[in-house]
Order: sequence, then C-alpha cells, then structure tokens
Amino acid sequence: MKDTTRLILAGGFLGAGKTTLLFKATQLLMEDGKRVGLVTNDQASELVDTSFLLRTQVNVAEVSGSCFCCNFKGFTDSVLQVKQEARADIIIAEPVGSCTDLSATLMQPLKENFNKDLVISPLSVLADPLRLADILDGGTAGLHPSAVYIFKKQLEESDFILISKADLLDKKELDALKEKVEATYPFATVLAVSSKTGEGIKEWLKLLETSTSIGQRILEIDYDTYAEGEAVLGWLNGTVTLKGVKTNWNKFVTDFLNDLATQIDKMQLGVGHIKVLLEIEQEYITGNITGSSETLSIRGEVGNSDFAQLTINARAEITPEILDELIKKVLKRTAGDNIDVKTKAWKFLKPGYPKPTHRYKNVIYPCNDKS
Ligand SMILES: Nc1nc2c(ncn2[C@@H]2O[C@H](COP(=O)(O)OP(=O)(O)O)[C@@H](O)[C@H]2O)c(=O)[nH]1
Ligand SMILES: [Mg+2]
Repeated sequence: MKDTTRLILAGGFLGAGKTTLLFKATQLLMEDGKRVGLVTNDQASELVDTSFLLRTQVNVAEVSGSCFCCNFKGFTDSVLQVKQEARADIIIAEPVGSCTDLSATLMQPLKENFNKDLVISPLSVLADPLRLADILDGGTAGLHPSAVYIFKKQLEESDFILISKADLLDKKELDALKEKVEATYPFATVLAVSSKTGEGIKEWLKLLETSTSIGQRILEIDYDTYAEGEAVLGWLNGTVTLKGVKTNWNKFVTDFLNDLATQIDKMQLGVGHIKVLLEIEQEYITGNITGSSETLSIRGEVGNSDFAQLTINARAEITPEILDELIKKVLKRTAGDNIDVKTKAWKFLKPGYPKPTHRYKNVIYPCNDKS
C-alpha cells in the first residue's frame, strides 16, 4: 500500500517567515491530532531555526553544511528519518532562503524516486509582503540585483505563492498585492498567510491536499547569476555562552540588537537575515533583523540569571570576514566588563557555487498516483 506521509517544501527568500510558518503550522496540525516532523537546512550548523523549532516538541532533523539541492541524499535521509522517528503524518521542510531551482533539483527527483514513500505536495514559496511589493514595482528591496534575481526565480517556479506576514498590510493593500502577484505569476495559487494571526494557514494545508499542480515548471536559470546572488552574502553561525551575575538578559539582547541595527544603518548594509536566540533552560528570547533597523523585532522574555546561551545566524551583503568582525565587536561592546563571553561554536563563510546533485530538465508525470 502507498504510504500517506505528506512532504511539504516551504521555500522563499531569507526572512520571508518560513520558520515561523513551520512553527505555527505545526501547532495547528498538532491541535488536529496530526503527527508532524520538520527538516531544517543551512550551510553551517548552529542553526537558530532548529533550536527554535525543537521547542514545538516535534521531531526536527537538520541538514547542515550544504543545501538540500546540493546534498539530495542528506535531504531525503533526513526526511525518511523524521518520518520514522515521528511516525509523521506530515513533514515540512525548509530549504535555505537563498536557494532556488528547487523544482528541477528537488521536486522532480522526489516525484520520480520517492513517490512510494511520500505524498509529495506542491512547492510552496513564501514572500515577505514589503519586499515583494517593492520588487514587483521594479525595486530591489535593498538587495543586490542578483539576490533579487533569486527572489524572483523562487516565485517563478512555485506551485503556491504564500504572501507571508499578511497582518502587516491592511485588507486593501493586501488585495491589491495579491492581484498583482496573480497577474505576474498566473500559474500559481496565491494565498495570504499570517503566522501571527493564523490567517490562511489551515486553508493552505487543505489546498495542498487536493492540488495536482506539483512541481509543474522547470526554471530557465542562469547559474552564474544565481551563484553571484548567493556569494554576495556573508554567512555567520555562532553560539556563545554568557556568564554574568544576575544579568538582565532581556536588556542584553535588546542592547546587542539595537547596537547591531545602528551599525547596519550606518554601513547601509543589505541584510538577508540576522536572527538570534537567547536561551535559559525553558525560557527564550528571539530577535530578528531582516533589513534596516526598522525591521528589528524582539519576542519573548526571560528572567534574570547568571548564565545564558546565545545563538546568532547572520546573512548580509558583506564579506564573511567583515561580518565576523562586526558581530564580535558589537557582542564585546554589549558584554562590557560584567559579562564573560565564551565561544562554543563559530563559523563564517561565503556559500560556494551551487552544484545540485540532480537537475531534471523535464517535468516528471504523474505524481502521487493512488496505486
Ligand atoms: N508580523 C509578522 N511577522 C512575521 C510573521 N512571520 C514571520 N515574521 C517575522 O519575520 C522575521 C523572519 O521570520 P523567519 O520565520 O525566521 O523567516 P525565515 O528566514 O524565512 O525562516 C521574524 O522577525 C519573524 O518574527 C508574520 O506572520 N507576521
Ligand atoms: Mg528560517
């Protein structure tokens, strides 16, 4: 008999809201009695997303060191591992935000080789409404032109486009944006979703079950431009332990991120995404910057204590060396003389040229036949 575990790929550019959607969708699915497994992905370990998602109490596997497309076996092994461990009804996987060409490199090989193990869902791509509106109007949303190229390619190959963070726009703005997206990408099902309010998420999950549009298009794509769009980003993943007598960690995170955001504005730095997670046992704070200082958001609160752990993931349009220097400097300044900072893991890099394991030239039919 055919297996019924559904695999959902939720892609989209850095900061689009993928991880937050995975978190919210997991909660909603669990309320409905569904067993969920998640798979995260990054070029390096020490992933904020993984630590954050583990707090949903679901099974999370991480593919790190390479993107799903360049390590297809690592990806499918993780999916099957989560499937088994969680006895999952649904697995949601989040590819790296600067990845595209997923229809050719993931969707088609999945349809051809994993059709018996998994029910493959349409390729869903999230887009931040503010970035999306600017880019559809011919702007760059503060990004390098080659990064904008990736952003557009992600939408071009999608089966579903999710306009994320719908709560940030009023109804009129949202309707106008949706109309524009539908006109630009007429083949895609376009939905507005908000992980903050829950809007559109159940509808999205329901529509995935009935849609037969699953990896329907293969992109025409220039890999040199794609590679440049990735290579303009410096990448930093680090975890430090912090020690300071009865420290107010809420203030620490706020000061750290405000200082960092000020430097970003001063340097007019193009930010893909900077996110931090400060953890003290059960309690945690998350902080995010997805552009200029105006995008800074901090959630959660923790009590005062002597120890904390801070994980930092940053992707910004500077060399990894300068990114490393900047973050270390701001961290040192925030810590001052009272807080001792010890590095647990720290890595900075520039993504290499994308070399996918598979690249299908043609769409595979049929998918998910009921045999
Ligand atoms: N207002 C609002 N903010 C959101 C929503 N979803 C995500 N965000 C914020 O967008 C930023 C990036 O989210 P994240 O899920 O980490 O994005 P990812 O890089 O695509 O995984 C964070 O600051 C989130 O809090 C949403 O539905 N509404
Ligand atoms: Mg994420």
